[in-house]
Amino acid sequence: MGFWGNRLMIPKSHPRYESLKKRERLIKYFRKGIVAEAGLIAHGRGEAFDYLIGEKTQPFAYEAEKAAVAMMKLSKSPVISVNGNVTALCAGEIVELSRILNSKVEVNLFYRTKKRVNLIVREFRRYGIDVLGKEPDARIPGLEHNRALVFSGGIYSADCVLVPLEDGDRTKALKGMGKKVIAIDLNPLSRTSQEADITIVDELTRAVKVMIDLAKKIDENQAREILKNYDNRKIISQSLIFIQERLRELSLLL
Ligand code: PTJ
Repeated sequence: MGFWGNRLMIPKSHPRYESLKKRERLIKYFRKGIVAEAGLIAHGRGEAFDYLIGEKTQPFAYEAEKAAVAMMKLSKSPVISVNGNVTALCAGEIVELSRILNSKVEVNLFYRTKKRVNLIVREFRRYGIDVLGKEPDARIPGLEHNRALVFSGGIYSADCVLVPLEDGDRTKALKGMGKKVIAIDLNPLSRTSQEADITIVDELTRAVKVMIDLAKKIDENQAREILKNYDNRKIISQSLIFIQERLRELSLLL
């Protein structure tokens, strides 16, 4: 490994290449002003959980990804909520997914500043879409912080909201408004994971890629079948059992 200016050059052969590239990307977007300081901390937390699930899309995640695509396909007005980390890690893929699923994309920030919103809106424009971002005109009832700020034609009136890397309060508040909530969160124990209708315990960029593939294949009849058999409690429980068994197996190898 060497440096190019102040950038780390990571050889493709490095065993942690993908993970290091993601870190580099987050740092770059932090410097641009898109990722919040706490976004870097949140990413580290995610990495720790990703280790525990073996840094792969496990069957419980795949089932949830299928159900998520099914639910969005059957929704009338789905919205994908994006923050700084999501923009840094996979803005292009979010655009692709939103196009296939006919979903709007709305900026929703915990550490909301006009500057960050403008930068994120501009970043998505580079990928060819106008996202809802500037001048929200509605509030999610019961939420004190900035995540309450939404658009009447976006999250406020959506019937289904995809919330990657979320904090728990808003998921609960969105559910209180009668919406279906899909979470992507590597921590199966987070409040978001526990509150969501569909909990995808997978790394964001992997999850979105799988969802794009599935969204191209699943039709509405298949979507109804998938949702009929889906049980989110079972999926969360499978993720925890998986982590428990994996740690047990690894500890026996020592
Ligand atoms: O851009 P902002 O201002 O909206 O701020 C965004 C952060 C991420 C700082 C904010 O939403 C936050 O504080 O989130 P939390 O409460 O730290 O929750 C983030 C959750 O996402 C944690 O449970 C992490 O394990 C998980 N996570 C982090 N990185 C990933 C992830 N899950 C999936 N894929 C990831 N790459």
